[in-house]
Formats: sequence, structure tokens, C-alpha cells
Amino acid sequence: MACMVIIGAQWGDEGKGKITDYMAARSDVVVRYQGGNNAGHTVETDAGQFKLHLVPSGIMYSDKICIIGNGLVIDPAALLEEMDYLAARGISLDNLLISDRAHIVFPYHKLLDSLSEKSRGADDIGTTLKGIGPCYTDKIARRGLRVCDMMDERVFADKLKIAIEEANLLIERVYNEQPVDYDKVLNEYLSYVERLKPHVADTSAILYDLIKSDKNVLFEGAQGTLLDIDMGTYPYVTSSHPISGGVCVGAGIGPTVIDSVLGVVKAYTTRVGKGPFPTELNDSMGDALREKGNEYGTTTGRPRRCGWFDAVIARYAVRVNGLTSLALTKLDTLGGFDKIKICVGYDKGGSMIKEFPASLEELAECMPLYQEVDGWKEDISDIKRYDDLPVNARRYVELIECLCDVKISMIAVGPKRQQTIVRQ
Ligand code: 2SA
Ligand code: GDP
Ligand code: MG
Repeated sequence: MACMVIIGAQWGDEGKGKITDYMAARSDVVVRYQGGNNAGHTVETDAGQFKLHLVPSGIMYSDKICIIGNGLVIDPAALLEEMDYLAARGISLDNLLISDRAHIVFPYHKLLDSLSEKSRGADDIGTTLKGIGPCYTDKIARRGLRVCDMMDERVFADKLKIAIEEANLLIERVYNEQPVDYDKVLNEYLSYVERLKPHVADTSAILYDLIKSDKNVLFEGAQGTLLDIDMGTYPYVTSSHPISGGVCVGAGIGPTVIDSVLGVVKAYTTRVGKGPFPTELNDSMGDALREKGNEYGTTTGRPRRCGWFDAVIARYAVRVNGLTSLALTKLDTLGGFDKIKICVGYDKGGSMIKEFPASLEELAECMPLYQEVDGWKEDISDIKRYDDLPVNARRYVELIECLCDVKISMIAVGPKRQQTIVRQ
């Protein structure tokens, strides 16, 4: 396996947590490389269901090194809460490492996230309100604070003062809101240092040594390709790079060490938050997918928008991530429907569009072109071998493979570890 990247090939929530947990059994290291606690990755083991936000999904195994890379934005209160939750459920955090270069989310980032959303009115992005966008904004504007800053009390006090003064200018002058109190934030954040410090490290250097000593490494993407700040449905995106290209900058490694890229796709499509979604179903079929698939945000509990599988975006994900194979999840959720549709292309003014357009205005003119296939009635959630799947389920899998020109190497038929079919 060596170095494998696992990414979301749609708008997130494809089941990356489940697939990462499954693959982690054969790996030594699991690394998150972007995003923050906006992410919600669900893992189901014999010990029950776990919802992870910042901690990599490899944490379920006590012998795996889990790295929160430099590309993340970390809300320390949220991270400590997650660590407490895992520890209370018997999960060891001894092998958890946090990059000293990761950026820190402050209360003013969360405040600015909600103020910015409110000021956009009906044009809001539908963010998770975790302060992710404003924290990345500060990073790019070169005024952010990093984990290494927080580890030195004097440095932290000085840098935070300047950062809060700048944030308060925006909060008071642009939004007419009450300023954030420096002493309160400083004292709160200093109280987190003692617990975080033992986990803080130069994770890029550690990763380099691990890779040199032939360890198997998984890079676990959060959100999905169509939420990427560059390649997604801008501006209805998150502020980081969920695509495989984000791994190098977000983990501090070179591209030459990556051996394979596994794209996770749901057997249908979901999106949470605003923005274009060509195959969205605003009808009873969409409601049925939401209820059957339990499509509610893992972090916020928001209902997810549901629609048919879109091969245009899946093909796009194959291209922009350099996917070497796909893991198809939630095939069980599609069982029981008489007919299933797959979007094979878009019609724009009478001509067939096969590439996902950059312009949202152009995308709005695109109408999905569907191929309808027969469904299957059987419950497939206990099936272990590909050949035992109903013929129509296999036809559906093979149609997606054909449309996307990539092999489906894994199929998930339920949320649990053992509900996974690996194809030879
Ligand atoms: P943000 O908060 O700035 O990253 O929001 C920007 C857009 O990115 C979307 N986004 C997500 N989409 C799917 N899943 C995510 N994680 C949670 C989950 C979401 C939840 O696992 O269900 O619980 O609501 C995630 N995180 C960010 C977001 O909806 C905006 O469209
Ligand atoms: P992630 O953000 O990509 O890790 O996905 P989420 O955890 O946010 O959402 C995926 C949901 O689907 C979780 O509740 C998983 O437990 C569940 N899940 C994953 N794979 C399957 C599957 O094959 N079948 C079913 N029924 N549920 C699945
Ligand atoms: Mg999720």
C-alpha cells in the first residue's frame, strides 16, 4: 500500500471515515491534511459509532500513528473535547501528533464566520460556522497564529494582541458588533497548552522518516473535491484543498512519495450547505434517499440535499485527483427502488457537456441527461463477495466504472467495518 491518499470525490460525506478506518488496518500512519472541525467522519467498530472531527480515523487502532497535519486549522477547545470523548470511550491518544505549523481557530473566527454569513443574506454559503473560512483567511493574509506560537507564552501573548486588534477593527467597524476581549481569549487558550504540548511536533519531519523506513501511510481527506477552494463550485466551497493535491502542502511531503489515490463516492449524491447541485431531487425520491441513508450532517445535524449519482462530477474527480480507483459507498441505501437514474452528461442549449464547467452561470444552464437502470429488491447489507450481489447491483457498479473510466476496488454495503466488499 505504501502511501495512499483517500479523498471525497463529491461534496463530502461520501464515507471517507469508514473507508479510512477499513484501510487503516493495513497501515501504520493516518494523516489529516486540511480542514478543521467542520469535518465529521463516522467510523463504526464493534465498540459502536464514533464521530471524528479533527482526529484522524486511524485512532480506532491503538498502534497507528495519527497526525493532524500543518494544513489544518485547529480549534483547541474542540480538539480537547474530542480527545476527552475518545478517551472516555477507551481510545488511546498516545500516538496522536499535532503539527506545530497548523493554524489556530479563535473565537473571533467563529464570530466572523457567522457575521459574514449573515451579511451575505440569501447568498450565504451555508458554512458549518466553525470559523474555518476566517481562520484560513488570516493564514493567507499572513496574520494567523500557529500551534508553535501557542507553545511559547510570551510570543503567544504578543501575537494574539495584534491579531485581536485587527479582528476587532473588522468586528466593530464593519459589523458594528462588540469587540472580542483579549485577556479572556489569552487566558482561555493558555489553559489548553499543558494538555496539547505533549502531542505537538514537527510532523513533516516525522512523516519523512516514517516514509523512509517504508511505513504504510494513509492521507485522509476531509470534505470533497467539489468543495475544494480551487476546483470546487466556487464560492460555495470550503476554504482548503480537499483534493489529492492538497496532501503535499497540508502534510509537508513531496508528490513523489504518493503511490495511489482512492476516491470515495456515494452510490448517489449529497450536498450540505448552499450551492449548485445539478442532480438534486427536490421531491419524494430525494426525501426517501435522505431518510433511508440517514443523510444528516455529522457535525451540524443539518439535513443533506440528496440526488442521483452524477458521472460528470465523478469523472471530474477522477481527473483532478488522479484517482487510481474508487470506493463506492452506501450501495445498500439504493436497494428497494424500482428504477435508479445516473446522470451521464449535461445538456446545455442542445449540446452535450461532458466536462464540469467553472462558471456557475453556465452550470445553471446545464440540465442533467439521465440513463435509467433497473434497481434491486434484495437487502445486500450482509453480502461479502462481489459475485453474490444481485445482478442489477453489479450492473450499476459496472456502469459507474465504465462512465468514470476507473476501477471500483471497494464497495460499502453498510456503515460497519465488516460491511465492505473488496474486489480482486
Ligand atoms: P465551512 O464551514 O467554511 O467549511 O463551510 C463551507 C462549505 O463546506 C461545506 N462543508 C461540508 N460539507 C459536507 N460535510 C462536511 N462536514 C459535516 C458532515 C457537515 C455538517 O460530515 O456532515 O455536519 O453539516 C462539511 N464541512 C464543510 C459546508 O456545508 C459549506 O457548504
Ligand atoms: P465522511 O465525512 O465522508 O466520513 O462521511 P460521514 O461520516 O459524514 O457520512 C457518511 C455516513 O454514512 C456515516 O453515517 C457512515 O456511518 C455511513 N456509511 C458509510 N458507508 C456506508 C454504507 O456503505 N452504507 C450505509 N448504510 N451507511 C454508510
Ligand atoms: Mg462528513
